[in-house]
Amino acid sequence: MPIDPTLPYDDQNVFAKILRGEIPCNKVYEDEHALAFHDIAPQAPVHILVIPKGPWVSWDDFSERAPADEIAGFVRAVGHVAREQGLPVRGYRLLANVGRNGGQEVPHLHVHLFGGGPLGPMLA
Ligand code: DGP
Repeated sequence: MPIDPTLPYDDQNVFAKILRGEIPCNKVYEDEHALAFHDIAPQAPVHILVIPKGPWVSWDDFSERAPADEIAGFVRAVGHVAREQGLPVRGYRLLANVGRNGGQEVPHLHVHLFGGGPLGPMLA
């Protein structure tokens, strides 16, 4: 069920629980600003979610209100994970679903990283 983007951040969302270690994840990378882990229902040979550690729901909110070091750290983490997975040579896809029309289900900002083979026209 897509989220209501007008609601305040809900710290009981599943990614908040993963960040707090209350729910396990298959982690591929973590630093001060970001956590990356395998999607529970992969739609490509490589399907990783990269999330900022702060309580951000949407891309527009994050890009407008987060401190610059958090934004830079998150963007760098996405690129780092892509490189670490060996994806840049053959290419990959980044996607962020935002709000109801975007089909966002988990109300904690996340970027889907797809790769590992040719990708169809649309994923996630
Ligand atoms: P989105 O529609 O962009 O909000 O996608 C949310 C993604 O999160 C979806 O591809 C499935 C994934 N997901 C949901 N719950 C869990 C979980 O508990 N663990 C992991 N690893 N992924 C999850």
